[in-house]
Amino acid sequence: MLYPIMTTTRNLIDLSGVWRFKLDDGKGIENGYFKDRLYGKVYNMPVPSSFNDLIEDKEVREHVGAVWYEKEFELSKGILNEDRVVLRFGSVTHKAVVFLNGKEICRNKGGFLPFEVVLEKDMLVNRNRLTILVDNTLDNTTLPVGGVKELDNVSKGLEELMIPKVKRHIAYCVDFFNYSGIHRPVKIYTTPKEFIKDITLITDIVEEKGIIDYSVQASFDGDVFVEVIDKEGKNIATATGKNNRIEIENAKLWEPGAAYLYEIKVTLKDGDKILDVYYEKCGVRTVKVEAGKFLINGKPFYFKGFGKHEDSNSNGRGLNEVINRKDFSLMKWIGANSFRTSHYPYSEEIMRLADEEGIVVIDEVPAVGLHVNFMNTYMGIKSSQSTWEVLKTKEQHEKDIRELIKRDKNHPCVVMWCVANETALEEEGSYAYFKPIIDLARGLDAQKRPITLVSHIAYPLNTEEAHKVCAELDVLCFNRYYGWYWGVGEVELVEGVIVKELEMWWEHHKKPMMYTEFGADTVNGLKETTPVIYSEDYQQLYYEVHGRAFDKMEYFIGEQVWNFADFATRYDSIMRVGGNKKGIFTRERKPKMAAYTLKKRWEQIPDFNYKK
Ligand code: BDP
Repeated sequence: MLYPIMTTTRNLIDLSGVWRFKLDDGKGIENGYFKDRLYGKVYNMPVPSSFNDLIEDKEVREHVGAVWYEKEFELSKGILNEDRVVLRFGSVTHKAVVFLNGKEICRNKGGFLPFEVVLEKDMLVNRNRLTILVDNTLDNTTLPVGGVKELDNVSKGLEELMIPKVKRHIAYCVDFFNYSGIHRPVKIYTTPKEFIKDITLITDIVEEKGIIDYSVQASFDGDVFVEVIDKEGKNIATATGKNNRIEIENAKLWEPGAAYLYEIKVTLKDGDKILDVYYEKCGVRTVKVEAGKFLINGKPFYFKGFGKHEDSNSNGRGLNEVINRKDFSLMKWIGANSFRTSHYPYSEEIMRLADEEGIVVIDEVPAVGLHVNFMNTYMGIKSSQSTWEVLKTKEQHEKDIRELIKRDKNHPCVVMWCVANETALEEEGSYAYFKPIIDLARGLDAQKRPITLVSHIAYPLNTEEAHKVCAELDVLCFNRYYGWYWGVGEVELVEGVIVKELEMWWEHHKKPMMYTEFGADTVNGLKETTPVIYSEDYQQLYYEVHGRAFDKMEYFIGEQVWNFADFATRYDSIMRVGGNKKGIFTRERKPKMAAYTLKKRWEQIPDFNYKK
């Protein structure tokens, strides 16, 4: 899916700014809130942003269900004379129904990927009213999986001593706050009648030559003209046809930390007449898993970095380009080279920035919370229900995989797809669920990038069912909390356990392995001479011990720490004090002491050939 840009044949309008916003009272649709201007208790609300932290009212922050957004706009004659006028949402979390001038024009389910609709001319008037119904409810069919529960404080026999029963719905999804709203930009773009629909790039390196195999999809069977422009703006190669190969002598490669991007200019023509023009960035690089190594440009790469969240003060999960820039700067400062888009696809804007900055990305769909027995497993309790019978996420999962790969396929920064985080791998039914999901992703990616799935705690995973799924993956990614959820306070003792477990997986699968999460909650400023949990000293020790274990393993290809920064979590859990505090940086992006420990370690670890 092409990112909206402005060219000589395309126009672009950004509808970001202050919109009108109202909570739904459960009767919005029935009462036709979309038919007229929103009235009553209406707030001003910036788009893009999460609405939750922007009104000092618990009813707003923790609202579960629908909310309404509204914006009026007029289009200039220039725009109205264009053939196709398209309304495009970067993301709306989690469900959207879009009304134009009181009529529904599209709906979407899935909170982290773009969707669009053509605005037919006869729907447009001079002053147009765009109304969006946004619903943040999660259930067993959504990704993330989540739910709504009612607070019920009544305990039999002690009614008179109990806090009054509160009928409050609590939205829960896994360990991150269910931020919602119009999270990414809303844009209107135009195209000519006959237009470029899609571009797919596959790159290769043969001897010194950079190879770009392109294919262009267009609405019209005209002539396609392709030019490659280098960083200095020079046109260095051309080709014609919808599918072709371009060879670049002495190509400059896209490398982690040293990104080089060419620009591919695609022109769709009818004889001499130019119909449409589009520009796509292209990094020439290869990715391959071979003999227990993860190869980028043919060299064994070592991942150093983080699991992140799109999470910042006030913005919540709303696009924050300033924080994105700052985070990449901090990643470079600390010696990191990569991150995972835990636990959902991030904005198109951050992916484009990662391309520019040479930051390597593991791209994850929002398949998180697919484990109805997680806590039981954790506590060794046998469960009576089966995850794969209870959940009905297949349709959404396939939709998200399709849309993610369609959106991100050309990004050189994306080196691996992650199809789920911490799911019920060990339960019967996981293979039947995941085999088609993995096959779908493999089939869709023209670049044939490696595929992974992130697994949780070790011991229940050693089942035949889990091994069957792992056999389908290219890299085994582990979230492990030895010295925190297991052996809390005893991180000195875990080095041997980490090594032993990794050896077991290697014996079984002979696949490269990495940690995609490991961490310890840490209160910034809490210091202890004897490292105790929550102290900065414990977090430092935690990473020192893990580093020692990782360095013993030949086929261990990387370490991504949990988490880059402290982040907001659900508010009804005493497991968290003001959010998850496993950040190496605070939520305000100030370093904790462990940042210096990791900086020291990572500055000595090269991007390539660390594990020979
Ligand atoms: C893992 C989850 C992650 C949590 C983390 C934690 O993948 O989302 O935030 O644990 O508990 O299970 O900190």
